[in-house]
Amino acid sequence: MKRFGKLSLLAVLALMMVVVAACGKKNETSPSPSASQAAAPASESPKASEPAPPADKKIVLGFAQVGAESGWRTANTKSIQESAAAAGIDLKFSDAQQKQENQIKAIRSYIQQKVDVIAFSPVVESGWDTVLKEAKDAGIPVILTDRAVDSKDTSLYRTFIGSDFVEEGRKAGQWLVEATKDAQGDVNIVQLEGTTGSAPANDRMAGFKEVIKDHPNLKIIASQTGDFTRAKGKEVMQAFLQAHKKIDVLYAHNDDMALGAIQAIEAAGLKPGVDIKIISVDGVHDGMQAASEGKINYIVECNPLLGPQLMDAVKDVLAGKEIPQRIVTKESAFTSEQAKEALPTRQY
Ligand code: GYE
Repeated sequence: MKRFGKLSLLAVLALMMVVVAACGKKNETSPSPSASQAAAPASESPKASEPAPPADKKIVLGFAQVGAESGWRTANTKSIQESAAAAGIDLKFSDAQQKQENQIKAIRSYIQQKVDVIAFSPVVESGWDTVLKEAKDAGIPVILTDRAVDSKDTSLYRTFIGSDFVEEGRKAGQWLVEATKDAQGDVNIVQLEGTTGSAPANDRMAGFKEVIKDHPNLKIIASQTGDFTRAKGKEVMQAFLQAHKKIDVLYAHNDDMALGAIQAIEAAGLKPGVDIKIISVDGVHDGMQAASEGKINYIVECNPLLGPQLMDAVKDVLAGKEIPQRIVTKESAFTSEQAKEALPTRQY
């Protein structure tokens, strides 16, 4: 009897321990910040400020996108979404509709949600120091993709993955210098600029000017923003055509604005690519199509498929690996003939 009594006491104690342990586990999992994390097993350490997530937890990436202004952007968004899924990364995605204030709000909400990494494509170059400092203070690493910021303090972000926009502008200028080398008299150029204050608009203009400045007959007679959209490109080109009798060349900072401008040129009874030579940047499907039809004479490629490189960088940063401060995308350029050849195998 005595022996039995001791045994049953042990059994009751053991049962109590199991129950207490189970309750403890339940409490640890309850404050779950996101749906995908709730499914993951509870973290061993309940401390709020630990940096890297445990290996068995999904990485949460907050991405603040510029908007959906162009074919380039659509391809870029698709690349980011697909490569996050392929890498098993939980992507929180927001679209800022080309407004910096919306992007800042999205970044602040990612900080509040304690995501593991924040990535974004800054709509304009200036005005990011405060929010980047907030992310840094919260211990959340930031990665820039596509567009740069002008912050002096480069410790505010881990890397910048994207194109060399100045080089793209130079390529556009070099093609024009070559194409007009036998021209008699002035060559009148109109420029459709990208979003005012954005890195690609600033740099594509700078690279282009740097090359044409040694050729005084190459004259930019008008330059205005078309905000990287087709509608604005068309509208501004219409105004250029009304204001200027002789336009020889259009330099558009992206394909979409060139495509809008082509509509305006055709509506004015002129032949795009012949009466007005057209140079643009990006190399998206519709731009390449127009180039293969001879309506765009030269396209400088800007690769939007940044997703895989971004996901690698996210993983490396969280694994504590050193990554370069600048990762430049590889790109080329296409004449009309080259565009015709490349079109069938393009991914975007
Ligand atoms: O060229 C344009 C888009 O930032 C490189 O943004 C990107 C630019 C791209 O709207 O089409």
